[in-house]
Amino acid sequence: QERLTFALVGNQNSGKTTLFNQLTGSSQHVGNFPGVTVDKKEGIIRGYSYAHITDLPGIYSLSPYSSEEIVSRNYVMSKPNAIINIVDAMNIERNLYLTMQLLEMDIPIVVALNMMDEVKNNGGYIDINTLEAELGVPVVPISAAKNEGVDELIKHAIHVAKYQEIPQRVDFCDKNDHNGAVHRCLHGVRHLIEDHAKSAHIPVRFAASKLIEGDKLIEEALQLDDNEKETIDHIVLQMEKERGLDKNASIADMRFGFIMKVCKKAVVKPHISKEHLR
Ligand code: GDP
Ligand code: MG
Ligand code: K
Repeated sequence: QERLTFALVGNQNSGKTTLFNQLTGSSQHVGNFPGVTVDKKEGIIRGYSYAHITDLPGIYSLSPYSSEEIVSRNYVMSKPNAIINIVDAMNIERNLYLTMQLLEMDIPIVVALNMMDEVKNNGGYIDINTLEAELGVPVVPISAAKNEGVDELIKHAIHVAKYQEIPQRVDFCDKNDHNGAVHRCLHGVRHLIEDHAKSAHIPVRFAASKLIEGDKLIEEALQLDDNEKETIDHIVLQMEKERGLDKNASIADMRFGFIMKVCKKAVVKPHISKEHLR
């Protein structure tokens, strides 16, 4: 078997370090002080000597505004064979915001839905099949702290990486509701930059979302000419006018709209949120 590379990606405090230690069997320090994962940490997934995993800094978005975000997104853009996206099930809406962006990367993903022990202990419930169907990627409920579900997670991760099973869902935006303008804008920009994105080896849906959000690094990497930049500005302005929100709010609202819809179908909230305990 050829070498396979995995990126462990997730929000801060989602249990990333705890899971990394379970996956690699290494015994590193787990703590809550900031900066603990800013250095790149690498390991081998237990039982699979060809599976190399990198623990990336905790982030909420693939934006280019902090060194953590830049480190993490550059690594993801370097095309690891698969992403293990750890999601804190106790804060599932906020955590899925990053997942939405990872789903645009055209890389196999498995979602590790962590803290399921706490969800259960607090009377919550998550319908895994519905979540999988809506996101279009495998979702494995785990408790990293209790080493529950980790073997199952490893099997899924190896599988999606080996067979390069990329996320199935390509659109998260309904053209018939208030996000119609955002939908049209995304499609327009994707169409316009398709060739540039290919040449630059940047996934086109990711590139389009980031361009609309005003991401200068992606704009430079795509090497658009002035004409194309102007056309994109025009498309984005048109969307802002129709949507009645600025570009960043429009994209964020589209993502959270989708997340809320999914969670309404799949999630019964736990009685208390861990946020109060931290
Ligand atoms: P990171 O910031 O994403 O690296 O998160 P850590 O691995 O440092 O974990 C954050 C906190 O959540 C720590 O106190 C962990 O012990 C705890 N934690 C991690 N995984 C779980 C889990 O599955 N269940 C519970 N109840 N706590 C967990
Ligand atoms: Mg950590
Ligand atoms: K931490």
